[in-house]
Amino acid sequence: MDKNARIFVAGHRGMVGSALVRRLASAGYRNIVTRTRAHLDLTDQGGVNLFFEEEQIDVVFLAAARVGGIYANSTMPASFIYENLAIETNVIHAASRWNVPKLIFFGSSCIYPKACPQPIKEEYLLTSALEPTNEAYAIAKIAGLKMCEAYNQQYGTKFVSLMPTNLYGPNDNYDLQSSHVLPALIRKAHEAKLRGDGALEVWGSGTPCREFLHVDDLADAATFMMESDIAEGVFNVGVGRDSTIRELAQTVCRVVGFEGELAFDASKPDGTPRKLLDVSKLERMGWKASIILEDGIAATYADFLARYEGLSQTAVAA
Ligand code: GFB
Repeated sequence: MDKNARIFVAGHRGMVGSALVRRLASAGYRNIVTRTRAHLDLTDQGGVNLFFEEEQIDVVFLAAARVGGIYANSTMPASFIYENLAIETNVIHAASRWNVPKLIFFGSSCIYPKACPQPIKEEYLLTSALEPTNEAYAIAKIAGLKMCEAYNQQYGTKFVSLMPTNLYGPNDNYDLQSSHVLPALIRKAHEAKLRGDGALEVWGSGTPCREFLHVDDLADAATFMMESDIAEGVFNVGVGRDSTIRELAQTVCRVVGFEGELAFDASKPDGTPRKLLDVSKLERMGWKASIILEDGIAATYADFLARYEGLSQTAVAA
């Protein structure tokens, strides 16, 4: 692919977008276009349309989204459905209108039904009811991938959807109310170690299973997709194996060096019991994840430590 292609990374300050910028820059792409929210509000239809009219974009990575863990999803469903639908309709429509040759949309493994056979194949989409704790977010992400399919069908666009499993890595959100489980446990284990606590609080029963993909692997898969000839479709992106939340907490404690017990808080929701992705479709095309979970957690803990002072201030200010 032309290294001078104008590549718009929507959401470049987030965990996924910042990983994409790093990956694209290291591959030699010289024209990465970014906008902060202050300069381009993606929920503003007029502003997004003008941006695409003026910028002559060749590729869009639609990594801008309202995301969060189980608590944020279940307590702010309106924000999750509205902001994600607005961003998707504005960006996908304007990209089609201004003839962007390629767009890669990022969804989530929570688009699949709660009671899915495991591992989850792409074709299980819309076969039964969704997990209630993140239904609003999942509906918005399903709408995004269906928009890509509809625009491909009607206008001949080349819009592809990637469905990553639970992500983690540098630049994650460590706010304990809105974060996902892995960054939450890193922070809680670190602070429990500093305080000399005897136990680490873990939400739910510890029995749900989750699959974790390092965000640098996702950025690699997305770059692979951009450089391929694939013009349409939905592709799961994961590692093909999962662990229980109890096992995850034990791994985090080992990496962080917290030696106390685990204390499960049954008043918090478990969410879906399991959502292991079948990743064979992407593997058959030649892409496979490479970052081992414990190594990825160790690197993420190093990133957390480097940012911890700033995080503490944010938490205090919030
Ligand atoms: O990562 P998480 O918030 O989201 O929670 P989901 C995963 C599991 O970890 C749940 C448990 O069973 C939680 O109860 N858990 C244990 C914790 N301790 C904690 C903790 O301290 N914080 C958090 N957050 N969880 C989200 C969806 O679902 O996953 C989104 O709500 C999205 O829509 C995302 O799909 C990938 O995996 O349950």
